[in-house]
Amino acid sequence: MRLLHISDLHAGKRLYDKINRNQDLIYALEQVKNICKEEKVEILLIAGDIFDKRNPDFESQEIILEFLTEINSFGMHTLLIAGNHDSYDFMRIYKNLRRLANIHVFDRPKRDIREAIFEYKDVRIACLPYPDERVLTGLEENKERNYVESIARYMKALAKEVEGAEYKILMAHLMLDKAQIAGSELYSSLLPKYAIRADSIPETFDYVALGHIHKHQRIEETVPKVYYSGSPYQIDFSEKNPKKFANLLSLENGIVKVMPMELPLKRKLVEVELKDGDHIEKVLEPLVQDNVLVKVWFKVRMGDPLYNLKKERIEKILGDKLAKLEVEPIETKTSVDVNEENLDLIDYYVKFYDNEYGSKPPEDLKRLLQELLDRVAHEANKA
Ligand SMILES: [Mn+2]
Repeated sequence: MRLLHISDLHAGKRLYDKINRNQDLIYALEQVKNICKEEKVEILLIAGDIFDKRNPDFESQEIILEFLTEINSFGMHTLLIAGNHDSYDFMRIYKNLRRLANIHVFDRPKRDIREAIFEYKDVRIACLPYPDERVLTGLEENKERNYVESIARYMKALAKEVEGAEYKILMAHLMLDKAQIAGSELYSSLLPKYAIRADSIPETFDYVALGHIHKHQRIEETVPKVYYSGSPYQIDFSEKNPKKFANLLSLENGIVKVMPMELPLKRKLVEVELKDGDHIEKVLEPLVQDNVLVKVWFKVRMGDPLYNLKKERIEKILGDKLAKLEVEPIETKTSVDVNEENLDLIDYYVKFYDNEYGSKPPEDLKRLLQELLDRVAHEANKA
C-alpha cells in the first residue's frame, strides 16, 4: 500500500501584502494529485498549516476544498491535522466532511486518545495536531508538568493505542530539537521551550510524518523513520533552497520504505544583490527569463543623484517579477562624488521635484540648495 506525506500548504500566503502565492500552491497541489494518481496512493497525510491565516479568505478555502474533493474522487482517504497557523475552531468546521467523504480532519489534541486514531486495512495512524500550550494544560491532570514533558507523555499514549497494527504511523505538527529550520516558520513557535526532544518519539512507530518545519529532512538518530516533508513551495524569501518534496511511502513486507518525490515549482524565489557600479541590465535581465519572483537588495550610495532613475530601471526590467526592492544605503564621501559625477545638481533637483510634485520647485528652495552646494564645495576644497 502507498501513502503520501505533505505539509505546510499555507493557503492564502501573501508576500509583502501584495503578492498572492495561491498560484504556486495550486501548481504544487497539481503535482501532488499526479503522484497520487500515478502511484495509486491510498492515503494522503497533510501534517498541518493548511491555511496561512486563522481566518482564511474565500479563495484559499475554495482551493483547499476543491483539492480535497478531487482527491476524494480518486477513492483515497485524506487525513489533515491543524498546524500552528490554523485555527482549531476553523478546522473543526471541516471535521464534518468525513460524513460526506473520506476526509478526516483532526482539529485539536483530544483527551480521549481513541479520537486521534485513524485505522485503515493494516495501518493505524495516530494524529497529533499542533499542541497549543493552553489546550495541552487543559488535557493534563498535573498542570505543573511542562510543555515538552506533556507532549512526550501524550505521544506515549498515542503509541500505545496503535500497538498491534502491522504498520504504525504518527502524524504531528511540532518542532523537534534536532530539526534544521528553513527560516520561514513562525518565530515564536521555534523557541527552545517548545522544542520536543527527538528521542522522546516512541520507538513503536514505523514512520513519523511531521509538519511545521519547511525544509525537507529526515531526523537522524531516531528508531522510527522521522521526516519533515517540508513545504511544497518556497513560502517566503527566507527559504533559500528551491528543492521541495512530497514523501511517498510504500508499506510492504512489514517495512515502510520512504521515497522523496521532488516537486517542480511554479515560481522560484530568488534574491539578488545589486552593488554600486553593477550594470543593472546585465545582472537582472538573465533572471527575467525564468519563472521567478525576485527580491533585490539594492546597495546605493547615500544621496546618489541617480537613485530614482536606477530604481525605475530595476522596476521596469523586472516588472511583476519584482517582489521587493530592499534599499540598503551605504555611506560615501559626498563631495568627491559630486565632482566625479560632474552633474549639475540643481538641474537634477528641478527634475526630481517635477517628478515628485509635478511642478517647478520654488525659487527660494533652489537658492538654498545652491548655497548649500557652494558650502560643500568650499569645505571639500579646504580638505
Ligand atoms: Mn508552516
